[in-house]
Amino acid sequence: MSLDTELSPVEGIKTSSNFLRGTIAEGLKDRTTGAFVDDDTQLTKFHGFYQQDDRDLRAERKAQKLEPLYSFMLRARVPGGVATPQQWLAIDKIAGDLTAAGSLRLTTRQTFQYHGVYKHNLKPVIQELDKALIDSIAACGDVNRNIMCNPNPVDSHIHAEVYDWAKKISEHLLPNTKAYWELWFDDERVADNHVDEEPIYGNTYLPRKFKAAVAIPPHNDVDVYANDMGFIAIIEDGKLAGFNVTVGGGMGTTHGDVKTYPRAASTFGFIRPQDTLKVAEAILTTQRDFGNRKDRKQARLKYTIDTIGIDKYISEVETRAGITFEPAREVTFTQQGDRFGWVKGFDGKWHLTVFIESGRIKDFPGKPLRTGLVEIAKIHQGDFRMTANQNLIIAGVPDEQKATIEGLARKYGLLGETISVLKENSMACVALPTCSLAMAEAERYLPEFVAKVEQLTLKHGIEQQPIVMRMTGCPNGCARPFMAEIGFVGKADGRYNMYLGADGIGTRVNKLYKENIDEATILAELDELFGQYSKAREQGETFGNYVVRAGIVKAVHEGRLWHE
Ligand code: SRM
Ligand code: SF4
Repeated sequence: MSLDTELSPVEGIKTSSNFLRGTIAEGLKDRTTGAFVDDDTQLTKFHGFYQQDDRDLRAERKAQKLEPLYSFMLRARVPGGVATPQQWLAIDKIAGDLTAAGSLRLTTRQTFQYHGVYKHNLKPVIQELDKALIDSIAACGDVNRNIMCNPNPVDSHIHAEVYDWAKKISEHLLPNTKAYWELWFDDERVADNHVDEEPIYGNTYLPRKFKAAVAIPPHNDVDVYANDMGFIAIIEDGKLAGFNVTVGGGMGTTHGDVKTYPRAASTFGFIRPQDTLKVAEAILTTQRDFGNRKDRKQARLKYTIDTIGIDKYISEVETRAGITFEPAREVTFTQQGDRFGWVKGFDGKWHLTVFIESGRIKDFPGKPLRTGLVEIAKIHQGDFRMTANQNLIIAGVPDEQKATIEGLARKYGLLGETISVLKENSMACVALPTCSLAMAEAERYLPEFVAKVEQLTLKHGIEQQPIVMRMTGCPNGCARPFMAEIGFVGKADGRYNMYLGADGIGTRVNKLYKENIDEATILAELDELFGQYSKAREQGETFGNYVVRAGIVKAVHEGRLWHE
């Protein structure tokens, strides 16, 4: 692609980056600053890390005439969120030895992040991860990101087969550049005659980030409709018949910009398993070629599909993949949340889902979660599965180990506390102090906020209702707040927009209910709404469906009509 002055500046940076190298190598050697030059901060994302500074310390550092305390958030690529106990031990050791935060953060996309990685520790972190067979390529950047897959191998013996497809899609859509190996492993892995080329991406990669998920109904814990590309497993006669393919989901919006909106993905149709990779590639390359490269706020696939039209998008995919979509199969989802506690799987093994508040794993006073998980990893014979709701499954436990694992989980505070149903179904994004885009608190505020909302659910006798409630510090939507029955999106310190009316199974986005309100107003609103719901709800009706039926908000069936 030529360097067009109308293109967004990031396009120029990608084009001239020599397949994502830029001057990262030089920046790594420069010890006079903890930062990289601006252009390189766009490129490091493709290698899995973001430059940040501790926002709590900004003013103090400035007063001391010091540069901000730069460090990096590094995100790993873990398709479907599965890690072996050996990998877990390595992941944990890195958190302890090489990060200032000393914590692990499970993300809303089934992987983990380190916060507080100083520049000189980037290479050691990536190299140590590699020893555990984990990488951070394409964990961020304008490429296909970490792919999600329903993590619970409880119900279906074809779970492993579906999970394999998630891994294959992830591998197939990985960037091909050897820059990652060259930069972080000192060329050791790069053959002398290697010539970089990107057969799928081209040298400008995608117009914007791209996200994919694989769901196994009836569980929609991966929020498949929030993804650019989704594969919903269709199981017929106990076999994987194929996938319903969904395209064009996305959450990010900008306050006040009516051209931006969250969008639940559209269903294109059904495909056979053998067509999966062709179709995935065709969906991605259509976005590569038709996506908006001038305005990054309009560059996600959801806008491409609404700009060129669904029919045109479908026909491009069919032509590129050489397939014809069959009519979509009937699909029923029943929940977005995780199932907690022990469940016995089809194979007779036990799986323990533990609640991890906002995905933060550290040794809290009186609750040493990190240590607990290390003790479990030392003896665990199955694996760990990170969920898309920031929780963790200790999966594949044989009968004879169940009591020991449970004992350890209780000893270290992973089990034992009474967690309300509301809390189990809540999520918050990271927000302050590390996220540079946060306008309000989320992870640090959610616990005290949930405690107050719990009181209201008790007051109105709806405490057993699994209401999906999510909070983010800004409208980028990292905890998928627009897929929540009650969503709070930060506007300013202590002030949030409140959204209502998603359906509780993740197939419909919600709608703005009140703008820029503080805690007292939010609680008063919820008190009133919960009161109405407890009296007027129908059998089995979710809170989100009730507020729509009662006319409190309009149902949003198409993202582009979100503002109407
Ligand atoms: Fe996100 C940017 C954290 C899932 C939409 N997201 C960021 C950054 C990197 C801020 C930045 O650009 O400087 C945040 C880093 C915070 C920190 O300190 O760690 C950040 N996003 C996260 C995580 C860690 C939130 C969490 O609490 O778990 C999630 C990591 C997922 C992963 O493992 O890959 C995370 N982000 C999401 C999701 C949810 C999802 O993908 O299912 C979304 C909404 C879905 C979507 O993409 O449409 C999301 N993040 C964004 C956006 C808005 C994109 C857009 O289309 O407008 C940004 C900002 C941007 O890209 O410009 C963003
Ligand atoms: Fe940061 Fe906003 Fe994402 Fe929260 S939603 S992590 S505040 S970018």
